[in-house]
Amino acid sequence: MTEEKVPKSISGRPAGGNLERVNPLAAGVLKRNGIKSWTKPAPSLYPHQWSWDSAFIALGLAHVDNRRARDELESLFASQWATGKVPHIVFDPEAPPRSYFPDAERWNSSALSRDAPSGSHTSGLCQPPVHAIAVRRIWETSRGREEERVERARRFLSANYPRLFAWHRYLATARDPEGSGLVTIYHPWESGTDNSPRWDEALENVEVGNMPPYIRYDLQHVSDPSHRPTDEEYDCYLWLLELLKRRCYDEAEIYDSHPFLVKDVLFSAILVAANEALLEIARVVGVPEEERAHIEGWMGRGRRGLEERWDPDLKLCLDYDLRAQRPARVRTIAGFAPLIAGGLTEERLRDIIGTLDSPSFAGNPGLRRPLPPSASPEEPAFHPRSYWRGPVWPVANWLLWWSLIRVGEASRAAQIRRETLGQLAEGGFAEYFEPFTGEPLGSHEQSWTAAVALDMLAVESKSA
Ligand code: 2M8
Repeated sequence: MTEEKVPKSISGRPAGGNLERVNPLAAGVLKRNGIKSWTKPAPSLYPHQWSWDSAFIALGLAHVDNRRARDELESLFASQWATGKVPHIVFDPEAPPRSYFPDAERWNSSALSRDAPSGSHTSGLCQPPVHAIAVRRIWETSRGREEERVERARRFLSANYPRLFAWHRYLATARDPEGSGLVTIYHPWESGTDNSPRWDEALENVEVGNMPPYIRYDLQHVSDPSHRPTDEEYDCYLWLLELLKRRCYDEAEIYDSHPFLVKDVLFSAILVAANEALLEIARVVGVPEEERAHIEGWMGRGRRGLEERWDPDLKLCLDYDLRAQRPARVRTIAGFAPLIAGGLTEERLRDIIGTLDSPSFAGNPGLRRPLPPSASPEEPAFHPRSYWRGPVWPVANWLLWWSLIRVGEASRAAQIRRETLGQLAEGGFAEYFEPFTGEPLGSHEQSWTAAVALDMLAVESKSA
């Protein structure tokens, strides 16, 4: 049974003005993309369950259908690996054949790894840990409601706290054996910003070897192949996958031999923010002080690690290539990582907002709207139509909006909210947008775009 049909703001005020259209339309996208107990990221381009998409989807669903929000995360966590890893894709065995590649067969994770779940087929990678943030939103939207609903939410938190803790512990240990506070990724797909110029240099050092042939099905779902990663990039992606399979997805072996090992600052910052949420969940659940101190320790380490990766000239945070032992000196949206991690000094906050508002990002005079492109238009690698190489992503806007509120920058946050919702009212729930024209690109009914709209509409900028 649907618990709430009409979205209301957390503060009780209904979403208003010319944005009224956005709310039911966004809920409609999530309904149409819903399948069984979870939601496809897009109607045909992404026919399986994706990890961080599901977390954002649950965050949006929390405002319109709390039960579906809980189911979304429950079904994802049902495929958690024994190591604590939450896989980046959970495959739907009933998805149309030849609709997405690489498919479950190509990953072959359940045959290769004892750690993979037995009842489902998943990829062998993971994605940024937005999940605890979504679980906390489910709690926030239930608090103050009827007793039965509060109790249900409390039970949900208790049941999922251990899974979230295991997931964060996996990231803090297996993915950070150096104890740097920063998460190591094995593949650009783990970052979620797949073809971002962040990875160009590290990928140059990956020599693609012989591997079984493959056909890309993603290109049949977009109007123009230049909106998606190139074939050359796909060869690299598939080659890295082959190497992970040869290591049977074993963490220690991957760390020894894998050619792509990068400290991802955006992933790491999301982990800090997710640990902050986990700490609150731990309090609700009544977790012992000792374990809470552990989570606090991860947060502190994460923030210190990010501070070490701060580039004082670019005034951005940079990823670090462990193989080449050098930072990736390129200006992308990931550079705002410390803002997402929070706990900033006044000086660092000023630096970050300065960069955000500069011509390198949201202050670029050619932009359709003052929203930050995924890569700076001043970078040689910038491409306004190519996926994570320049287009504006509503989901990335959400991260900045939410983070600005958390650090007390309500009016700066309100501008991002207004412009993002304005863009969606104008162009629909596209996966990404051309920054200079506002043209919607990629998938046209992208679930996480609809989900972040629902959250932005429901949550007043003062109180995210
Ligand atoms: C994109 O990534 C997948 C691979 O994981 C793809 O291109 O096929 C990214 O935008 C990623 O962040 C997102 O989770 C996924 C589904 O929306 O699509």
